[in-house]
Amino acid sequence: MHEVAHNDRAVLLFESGDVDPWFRTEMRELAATAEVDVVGEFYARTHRRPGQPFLSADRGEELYQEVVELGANTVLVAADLSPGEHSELQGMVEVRVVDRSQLILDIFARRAHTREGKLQVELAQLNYLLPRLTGAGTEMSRLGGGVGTRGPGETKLESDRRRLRRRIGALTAEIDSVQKHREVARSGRKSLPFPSAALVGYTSAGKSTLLNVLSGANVAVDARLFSTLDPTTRRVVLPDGWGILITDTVGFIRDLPHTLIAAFRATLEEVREADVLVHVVDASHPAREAQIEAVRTTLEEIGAGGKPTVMVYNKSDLCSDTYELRRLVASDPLSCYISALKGEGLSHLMDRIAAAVRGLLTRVEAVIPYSRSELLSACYDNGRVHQAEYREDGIHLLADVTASFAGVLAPFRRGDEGGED
Ligand SMILES: Nc1nc2c(ncn2[C@@H]2O[C@H](COP(=O)(O)OP(=O)(O)OP(=O)(O)O)[C@@H](O)[C@H]2O)c(=O)[nH]1
Ligand SMILES: [Mg+2]
Repeated sequence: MHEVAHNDRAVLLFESGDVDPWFRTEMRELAATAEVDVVGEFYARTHRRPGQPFLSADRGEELYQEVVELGANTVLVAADLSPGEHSELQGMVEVRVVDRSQLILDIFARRAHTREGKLQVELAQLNYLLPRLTGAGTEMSRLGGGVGTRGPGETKLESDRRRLRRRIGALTAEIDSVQKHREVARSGRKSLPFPSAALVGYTSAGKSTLLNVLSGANVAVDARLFSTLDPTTRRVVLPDGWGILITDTVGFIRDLPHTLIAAFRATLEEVREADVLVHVVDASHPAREAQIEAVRTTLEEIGAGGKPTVMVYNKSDLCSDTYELRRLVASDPLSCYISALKGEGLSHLMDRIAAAVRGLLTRVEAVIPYSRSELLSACYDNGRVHQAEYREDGIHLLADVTASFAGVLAPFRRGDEGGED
């Protein structure tokens, strides 16, 4: 379901006032990523209080004139609109109105490749659309792209809404069943003896580029926003020879509404379940600090705050001021600066990840019965085995493992006088 198409001609509506210029640049990038042809920009004072029109009648008329003159068929709004504001603006400009969240969803819809990804994006789109159908009268049934065939009148609206609710119910059920399968796969991974890491960061920070250079993976890299939607996991070997699973995830963006965040359950679960986060930052970006803040806020919102986090200042090749980079990393022992593109600074990064991981391991001594030798294989594959002796009563193991895997080994442990549990 696409709100915008590549031949769409849009006027971009910016709220005037004290806005970070970078926010506007980003909105233009989002429009370009959605392949919308932006034919004009319009700046207007807006009101976000109930009882006040979003746009004054005069300015609304001017915007309408601009739309007509430029032959635009869409007004793209660089903000999120309430259902009321949406229909009000729609009535003024008489072309389709698409707000920032709808635009982002549209990009997601283009990028989703897995079945689950597609289902989730469609669900988010319908959830976004449903209240915007309500009470919007005839305009919306003309404009509800993909919701049903066109046609005016309340009856149409009613049936649209009913159809939408049915589809939302069906999608939710389907997603639940897909998720159950994935949970089974993940619970297998949960009992791994070694911590896992997730790459997180603002969209276009270079997460996929980094995973590729670290693991030889082949994740698509793109200068446009939101290249990655579906998580990819790869095994990466740390300097001391042990392996770690690293997952590339969807990029974050500021002011992402909760309904959209919820659409990325697959990615977000990977992030929530990860033991360590690797927060990739585009160090060369003028809005670097705002981007870091937006990522931290999103991490808090999805319940993944407070994990050990390696801060990676990427794109050092684009930064002329290395003093500034050194200052950034000097304050945080778990940080480093790199160029994923040039492959520079990667050994520092690996050392930081290894340090973060080390803090999560527990030393375990256990005697594993031969009937459970898969536990030893698991330790060899991903954990740190210091000793494994095959004796009569079983395999005598000394290893460093995660707390959850120590739980798996608990029945076989011995020599815990040290007081660890
Ligand atoms: N100059 C430079 N460009 C980089 C570096 N790392 C990544 N890039 C570029 O930045 C753009 C985005 O890279 P991606 O790896 O797709 O970024 P991402 O964080 O995975 O982005 P999303 O999947 O959209 O969230 C691409 O054009 C990369 O070539 C770097 O170290 N230096
Ligand atoms: Mg990516």
